[in-house]
Parts: sequence; C-alpha cells; structure tokens
Amino acid sequence: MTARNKIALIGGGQIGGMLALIAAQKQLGDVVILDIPQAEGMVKAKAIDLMALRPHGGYDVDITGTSDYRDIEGASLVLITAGVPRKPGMTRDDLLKINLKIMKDVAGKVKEHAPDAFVILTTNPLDAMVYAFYKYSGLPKQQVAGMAGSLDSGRFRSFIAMKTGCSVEDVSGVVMGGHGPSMVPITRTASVGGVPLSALLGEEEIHEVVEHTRNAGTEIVNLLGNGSAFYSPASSVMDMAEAFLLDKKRVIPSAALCEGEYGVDGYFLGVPCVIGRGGIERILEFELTDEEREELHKTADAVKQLVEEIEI
Ligand code: A3D
Repeated sequence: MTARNKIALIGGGQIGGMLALIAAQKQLGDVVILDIPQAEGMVKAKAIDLMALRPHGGYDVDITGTSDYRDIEGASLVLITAGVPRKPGMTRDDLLKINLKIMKDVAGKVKEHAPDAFVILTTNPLDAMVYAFYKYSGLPKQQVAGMAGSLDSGRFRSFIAMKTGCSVEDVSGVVMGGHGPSMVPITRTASVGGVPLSALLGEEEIHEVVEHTRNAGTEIVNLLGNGSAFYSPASSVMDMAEAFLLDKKRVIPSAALCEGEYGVDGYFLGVPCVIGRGGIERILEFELTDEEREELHKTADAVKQLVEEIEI
C-alpha cells in the first residue's frame, strides 16, 4: 500500500482555502490546513466544509484544520501563505515588517516539523520573504521556492490571449524578476502557437499588455477593497506543487536562489526553473538583450534593497 502525500498549508485564509480545494480536487494528497490559534476554528470549519464536498467534488482525500505544528509532521510539501495581504494604497513592500515576524516564526517551526519538505511561499513581499524563510530555516536551496513568476506569467499569457483574440492555451510567455512593478515580461520570446508576438501586435499594444501584467495585482487590490487576488495565485502555486509531487520537470518561473545566474548572486529572483521531485532542480539560463538584462538588474536591485532591511 502506498501512503498518500501529505500537503501542509501554513495559513488557511483566502489563498490557503483555495489551495486546499484544488489539492483535494486533483487528489494530490491529504491536506492539513494550519493557522494561528485564533484562527483555528476558521480552518477547522473550512476542513469540515471541504470534507463534506467530497461526494460532489469527486475526491477522496482527508482534509483537516489545526494550529498544532505536530500535525504537519511527515508532509512532503509545505505551502506557505501565512501573513497579511495588501490593502488599497499599500505596496507589497509595505508588508515587509509585519510579515517578516510571521516568517521567522513559521520558518523555525517548518524546519522542526517538516525538514524534508519542498516549501513554496506566497507571502508578500515575495522575493524578500523567500529569502528570509531560506535564511531563518536553513533548509537547502533546492527545497525553497517562491511563487510569483508563475502567476505573473499567467497574467501575461492571459492578457496576450485577450489582446490577440487567440486561445490562452496556445500562448506562451515568461515574466522574470521580482514580484513588483519592476517585473520583466520578456516580450521578445512570447508567442502564440509558435508565432512571435511581434507579428501579431503592434508596439503600443504590447506595451499595454506589459503594463496590465505589472499592474494586475494592484488593480484587484483596489477593486476588492479588502484583500488581494486568490483564485489565480492558488492555481499558480498548485502548478508548482503538482510539478514537484508528480516529478513533472515542468519549467515554471519561480523565485529561486540565484548564485551567479543572470548575473545575480545571493538573492531569490524570478527565473525559469525546472521543478520535479528534487524541488528546484535547475535554473534555465538564456541570453538576454542588453535592455532585458538592464531591466532584470533594476528589479534585482529593488529586491536587494528590501533584503538589506532584513536582519537575519
Ligand atoms: P489572508 O486571507 O489574510 O490569509 C492569510 C492567513 O495567514 C490568515 O488566515 C492568517 O490568520 C494566517 N496567519 C497569519 N500569521 C500566521 C502564522 N504565524 N502562522 C500561520 N498562519 C498565519 O491572505 P491571502 O491568503 O489572501 O494572502 C496571503 C499572502 O499571500 C499575503 O501576504 C499576500 O500579500 C500574498 N499574495 C501573494 C501573491 C503573489 O503572487 C506572490 C499573490 C496574492 C497574495
């Protein structure tokens, strides 16, 4: 008998709840949703609700809610969304101090109770939080990744599909760099069914797609008024999670520790990564134009500045 995977969700709020639902629907494993003691009732309630959805949802895994870290023992995958989301008028960077405290607490406990797990973080400011988690936990670099490039590239692809009137299924494109306004959508390699984007859209239209991609998160924060995006972030995390659990070797832009790649050293930054059962197995490098390299270094500098505020 093969044991099912155990998936621990640290943070059971908007994204955490969606993660539990998608993981269950895909039957990726049993799910433990952990939150702070004050929110234990909330995650227990979500777990009961999701268990009751099983006869309709076509899945047969166990979902539990807890505030006790002993319940995540044996998890092969830990997905962290613990933290506070933005409110209108806030930048992701404004969350640094408050979410850093949370990350210190979470990192120590994950290290203690699930030291072999692959960990994917979503907490903002993303690239700095992944760096902090890596430093606080001391886990190997292959085991630590941040979800942002997956979402940003998904937005990029979706907006290209909308602008060209073609199916999103046939759009490919990558967004690199930090998860902030200086992220770098690589328009040169984007394509629709193998046709270069530049053959389908004019400069101005491509510029609009790029700006929409960069601002999509803020647009949602302003419209929601209380909280940030959660459907697409959860699905973007789950692409990475599934690539790990099923050893798919998918190429997904993720915040990974760069040690010389793209001229970045010692920081987590969004780069194309091969994800399989070894976690972040490889970073794929390709030649950037001078302009792209300059933009990537600008975004890396923004991440560096934030990381310098962190005392490890
Ligand atoms: P929310 O619905 O508030 O859920 C966060 C949960 O974390 C809450 O249930 C909290 O109780 C819980 N929590 C707080 N402290 C702890 C702790 N110490 N241990 C365990 N749980 C804790 O937020 P959300 O789910 O909408 O967003 C979560 C994070 O993701 C925020 O920081 C967002 O800014 C971020 N986010 C990132 C992206 C990226 O693309 C990187 C996209 C959307 C949101």
